[in-house]
Amino acid sequence: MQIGLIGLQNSGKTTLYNTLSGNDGSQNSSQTIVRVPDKRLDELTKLFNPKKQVNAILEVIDIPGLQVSDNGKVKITSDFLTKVKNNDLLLHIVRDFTNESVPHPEGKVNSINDISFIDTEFLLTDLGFVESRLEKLEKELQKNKLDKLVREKPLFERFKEILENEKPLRDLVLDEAEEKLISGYQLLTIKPMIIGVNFSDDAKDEIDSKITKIRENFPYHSENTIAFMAQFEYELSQLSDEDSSVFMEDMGIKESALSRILESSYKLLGLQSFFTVGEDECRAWTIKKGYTAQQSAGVIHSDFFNKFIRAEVVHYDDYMKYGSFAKCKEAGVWRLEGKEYIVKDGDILNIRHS
Ligand SMILES: Nc1nc2c(ncn2[C@@H]2O[C@H](COP(=O)(O)OP(=O)(O)O)[C@@H](O)[C@H]2O)c(=O)[nH]1
Ligand SMILES: [Mg+2]
Repeated sequence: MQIGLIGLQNSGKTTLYNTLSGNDGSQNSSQTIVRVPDKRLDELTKLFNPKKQVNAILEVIDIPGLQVSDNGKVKITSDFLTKVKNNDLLLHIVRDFTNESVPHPEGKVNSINDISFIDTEFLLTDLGFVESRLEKLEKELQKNKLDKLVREKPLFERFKEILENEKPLRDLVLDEAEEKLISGYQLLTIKPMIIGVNFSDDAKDEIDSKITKIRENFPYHSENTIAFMAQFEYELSQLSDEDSSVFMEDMGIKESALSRILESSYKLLGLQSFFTVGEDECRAWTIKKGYTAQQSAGVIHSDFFNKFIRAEVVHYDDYMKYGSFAKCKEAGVWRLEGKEYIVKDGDILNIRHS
C-alpha cells in the first residue's frame, strides 16, 4: 500500500514523513518504506522462533507542491498530478497548530477553511479535466466509434454530474471494467482520502471538540478524519523506545500517528491481514476483505494461485488458545478449505499446491 502525504505548505507533511521514516531530517528523501507494526505477528514470531519476521510494508511519499499563488488559488502542477496518481490513498495533512515563526500560506490557521479550500481546488481541477475530456470524446466519436471511447463517454458524463453537484468522485462505485477504462487518467477526487489534522501539543485538550466540529462540517470525510501531533511525535521518534513510551503516556496518547493512519487506511481501503508461519519466516500479508483462499494464495506467489489445491487454516485466536497445530486439530479448529473459502482477518494459512 502506498500513501501520499499532501497539503498546503507548512502543514507538517515533512515533519510527519520524518516521523514515519525515522529520518532525523538530515536526509532529503521523499519516499520511504515503513514496517507495519503488528502485535499478532510479534506473538507468532515468539512461538515459532523463525529465522526472520517479515512485516507488511507501507510506502509513504512526501508530495510537496500545493502552493497558493497570488490569485489565491492552488497551483496544481502536472508533477503533482503524476506523484499523486500512483498512491492508493492520499493523506491530507491539515494544519491546526499555531506557531508564530511558521507562516501559513493563507495568513491564518483555520483547519476547516483549509479542508474546504483543497477539496474545492481538487474538485475544480477534476471538473476542468472531465469537461475537456468530454469535448475531445465528442470530436473523436464523430470520426470513429471506437469501443473504448463509446464506453468512456457515459462514464465521464456521470463524473461531470457528480462534480457539478460539488461531490468528490471517490464515493462512486465502479466495476472492474470501468476502473480499467479510467486508470490512465489523473483524477484527484477519485483517490480515497484521509484528513489528518495536525495539532500542537499544547492544544491537546481541544482536539476532541475540534475533530467533532470538522466531522460535522465535512460529513463525507467524517469517518476518515484523524488527529495527531506531528511535531511532538517527531520529537518522540528521536528518543529511545522506552523514553518515548513514557512521554506518550504522560501526554495521554494511546496510539501513535502511524497506528492511527494504518487503522483508518485499512478500514477505508477494506484491507485485512493474514499470516504465514514456519521455521524460516513468520510473515504478515495484506489483502482485500472478501479475498478467497485462492486469491490470497496468489498474493504470496502467482504459482500458488495457479496450482492451488487447498488451504490449511487456523485462526490466530485459536492458535493462541491451543498453542500448537496438533492441539488445534484435536480441538477441531484446524481446517482444510477449498479455493472459494473467504479468508478472515487473522487467519494463519498454509497453502497446499501442486
Ligand atoms: N508547533 C508545531 N510546529 C510544527 C508542527 N508540525 C510542523 N511544525 C513546524 O512547521 C514547519 C513546517 O513543517 P513541515 O513539516 O516542513 O511542513 P510541510 O511544508 O507541510 O512539509 C516546521 O518548522 C515544523 O517544525 C506541529 O505539530 N506543531
Ligand atoms: Mg515539506
